[in-house]
Amino acid sequence: MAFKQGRVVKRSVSSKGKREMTMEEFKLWLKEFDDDGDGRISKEELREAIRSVGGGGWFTTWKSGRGIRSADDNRDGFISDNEINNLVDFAKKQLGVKIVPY
Ligand SMILES: [Ca+2]
Ligand SMILES: [Ca+2]
Repeated sequence: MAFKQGRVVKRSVSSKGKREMTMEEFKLWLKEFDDDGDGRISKEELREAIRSVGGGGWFTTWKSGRGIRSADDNRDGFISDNEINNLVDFAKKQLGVKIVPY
C-alpha cells in the first residue's frame, strides 16, 4: 500500500481550514474546472470551483460573478491565464486559499 507523492496538486482539499498554494498550483487547480478546455475560466467554471470548496446556492453564483468582474481586465467575461493573477485576493476571501510565493 505505497502511495506515490504526485507533483501536481490533487484535490486534497477539505471544505474547511486554510489551504496554501503557490500561484502555479492555484492555476493548475483552477484549470481542473476548465470544462470546455478553452484555457479560460468562465463564470460557470469558477462557480464549480467555489462549489468544490464548499460553496453552493445562489450566493455562489453571485460570488463567481463578482470574482470574474474583479479579475477580468479585458472585459471579455472570462478569466484567462494572466488574469488568474488578479484572483489572489478573491481566492483568499472566497475560496479560503492563500496564495504563497513559493
Ligand atoms: Ca473554459
Ligand atoms: Ca478576460
